[in-house]
Amino acid sequence: MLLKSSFILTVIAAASYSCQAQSELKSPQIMTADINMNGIVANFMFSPLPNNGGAKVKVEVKSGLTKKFAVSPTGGFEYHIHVKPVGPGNDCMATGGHLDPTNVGAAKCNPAKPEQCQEGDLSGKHGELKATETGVITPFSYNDKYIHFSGEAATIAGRSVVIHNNGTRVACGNINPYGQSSASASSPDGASKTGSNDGDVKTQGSGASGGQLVATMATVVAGTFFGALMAL
Ligand SMILES: [Cu+2]
Repeated sequence: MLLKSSFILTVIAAASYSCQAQSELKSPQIMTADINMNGIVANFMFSPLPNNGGAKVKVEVKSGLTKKFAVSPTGGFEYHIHVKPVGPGNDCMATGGHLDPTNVGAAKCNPAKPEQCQEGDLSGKHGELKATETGVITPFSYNDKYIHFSGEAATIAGRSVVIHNNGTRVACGNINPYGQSSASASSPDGASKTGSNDGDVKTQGSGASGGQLVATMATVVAGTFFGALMAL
């Protein structure tokens, strides 16, 4: 009898903990994209602003964006949020087009009117990544009111950040919840299908997906289990 009531107490405790955990999942959380390929090492951190007011975006480039490498007339690198995750073997072409839930299309983005730009056109709204002699860019940040952490069409979750060199996709990385590493095993053959026109760039393996799916499944399984307990 005593054993039974203590079991019930344990179940109630577990169930209330689970309810709290589930409600926390609904609030926006910090997302990051870690990029490490073709000698380009960079991190993009998206922190939710209050009242669904967009994101603070912090950009850090630790290597690779050299003036020598930059072939665009502007000497800069474009970067965007693309709709799909990175494909197997660091395939940046698998990321699809820009995140564009309002169907702005490829029209040139006017930074003075960011509300009329594609949500994912970060360099259009905030300027290209300026190449440096060393390839390192001092960390900087800005606020973007038009970045979403929820909504099937508009959320940045499960998407990717792609860096371009005069249009060519040179590096990419998945956007994951902060603390959930995107750096996993490098591709077995070391191949990097970036469509790069620079044949001798150094390839460094980096993160793909996988973890996201496992975490989602774990959440679903845990939710179902505790949901059943709460129904007791
Ligand atoms: Cu892009």
